[in-house]
Amino acid sequence: MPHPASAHSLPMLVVAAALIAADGRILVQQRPLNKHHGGLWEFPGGKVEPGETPEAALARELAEELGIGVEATDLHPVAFSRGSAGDRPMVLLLYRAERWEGTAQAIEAPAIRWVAPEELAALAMPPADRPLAEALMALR
Ligand code: 9L3
Ligand code: MG
Repeated sequence: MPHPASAHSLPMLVVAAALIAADGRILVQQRPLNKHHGGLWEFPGGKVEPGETPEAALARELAEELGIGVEATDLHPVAFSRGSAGDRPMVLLLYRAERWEGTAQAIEAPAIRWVAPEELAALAMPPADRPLAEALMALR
């Protein structure tokens, strides 16, 4: 019997997201209302495209979504979680951004917020982001 976690016929979607923290606050963005999980607050990021490393994909997404410049080598793995995107199994990889250039702006999101870690508890987040937020709060 295959383990339930691997019993999928569709290829797994790999998504990379960023932990961006400054002055004790964490950056979250609201997902566009017309997208999957629209309106929920997430760690910024997106799908890893074929041929990309997760770090390169995340650096690209952070430039597109927030207008900040991040080197792939400044992205360090923190934790991962599992979820689904439609009917596809998904793995969400969380990386801490050690440094970046520029000021984050809500380019694609309706809004961004810098929140204290304990404020993550009250935010409506996609299911895959929730255990990552819990892990960050437990680390304090
Ligand atoms: N997703 C969940 N949490 C996140 C991110 C960045 C993405 N922190 C989910 C939402 C979509 C899928 O991953 O189902 C792809 O993300 P996007 O490319 O729509 O941002
Ligand atoms: Mg995205």
